[in-house]
Formats: sequence, C-alpha cells, structure tokens
Amino acid sequence: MDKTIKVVDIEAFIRKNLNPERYRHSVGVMETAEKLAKHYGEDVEKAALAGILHDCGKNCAGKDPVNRLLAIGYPVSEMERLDPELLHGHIGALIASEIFDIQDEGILSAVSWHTTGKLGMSPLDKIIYIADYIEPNRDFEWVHPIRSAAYEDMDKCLVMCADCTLTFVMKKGKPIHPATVAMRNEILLQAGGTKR
Ligand code: DGI
Ligand code: FE
Ligand code: FE
Repeated sequence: MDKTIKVVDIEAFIRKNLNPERYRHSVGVMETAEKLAKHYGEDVEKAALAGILHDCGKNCAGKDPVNRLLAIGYPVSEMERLDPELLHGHIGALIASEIFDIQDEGILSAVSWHTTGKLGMSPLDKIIYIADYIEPNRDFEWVHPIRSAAYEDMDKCLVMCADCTLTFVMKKGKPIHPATVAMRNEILLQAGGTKR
C-alpha cells in the first residue's frame, strides 16, 4: 500500500478513536518528526508513519492491554500492570501491525517505546520520543529549551526530555520506569558522563 494512502487511513482511525486534542497532537508529532528526520538525514516517510501512529494505542482502557501484550510475549512488569497507561505505545505497535499492516521493525519500535524510551534507541526512536515532546501544540515551562536543543544535539535533547518526564513522574509520587533511567544513563555515559 502507498504511504500516502496509509497516512490518510491512519489519520481517519485516530480522528475516530481519539479525542480532537489527541488527533491534533498526533498530526503535530507527525509533522515535527518529518522535520527532524529531514534535519538529521533519516527516512522521512518512516518518521511520518511512526509520528501519526505513536499514540494510536491510547484509549485502550477496558480492552485488556495487559493480557493482549502477555499473549504476544511482552513481559508486562508490575509497574505496567498497575499503570497500563505505560503500555499504550506497545498496544499502538500491535494496532499498527494488525490493522495497518505496518511490519517495519523500526517504525514499530519507535511507536512501542515512545513513552519510556529504552536502551539502544535508534535515530527514529529518538526522533519520535523528541517530537512527542516538542510538537507545536505542546506548551509547558520546559518546552522552549527542549525545542531549541532538538535541532542542535539530538542526544542532549533526549536527556532533557527524560529529565522532564522523570521530574513530572516524581512530583506525582509515582514509580519511575527503569527503561527511562537506562536510556538516560546510556546516553550520558556515551557522552563521557554528562551532556551539560
Ligand atoms: O501519550 P502522551 O501524553 O503524548 O505522552 P507519553 O506517551 O510520553 O505518555 C505520558 C504519560 O506516561 C504521562 O501520563 C506520564 C506517564 N509516564 C511516563 N514515564 C513514566 C510515566 N508514568 C510512570 N508511572 N512512570 C514513568 O516512568
Ligand atoms: Fe504517548
Ligand atoms: Fe504523544
């Protein structure tokens, strides 16, 4: 199937299944991911598809995300069981593959891990993680320095996004997903210990 037809189909699915704000956010992530991909010399079509798809697994409440993921061998952790919102990326990848026949591992990975990040992030994983933070509809205190860093130093920007998520999660008194800590440590150690 042609990429343009796929994006139109996916947009229609998201418009129907998610609320208008989430639809606008998804289009914003798609467009921002395309810009980042162009800037960093990555595949623009894959970035667009991963961007429009990234939150398609939202609203999976009541649809038993835990058992759906256990059934395909994803090892759902205690934290994810208690807070299934953490699983919407993995459910999104399932929907992408089952409903839209997206079989590209790079796209599926970027959708799966966009909430927590993971060890060994690919450039496309990083683009979607960052685009989710900086798309034009996002408006919060830390977004401005994160937006400036996005086109200067992708890894520095990734750490800034992770710091922001970790601060948000800690303020809420919730447990921190180990994949975010692993990703942040890995990037910082690759940079010799710090990105500041
Ligand atoms: O889906 P979005 O709102 O666009 O953004 P997202 O996929 O980054 O999801 C954000 C949600 O995930 C937000 O409600 C906080 C939650 N979250 C992210 N990291 C962690 C987390 N929740 C917990 N408990 N622990 C985390 O480490
Ligand atoms: Fe999300
Ligand atoms: Fe999102």
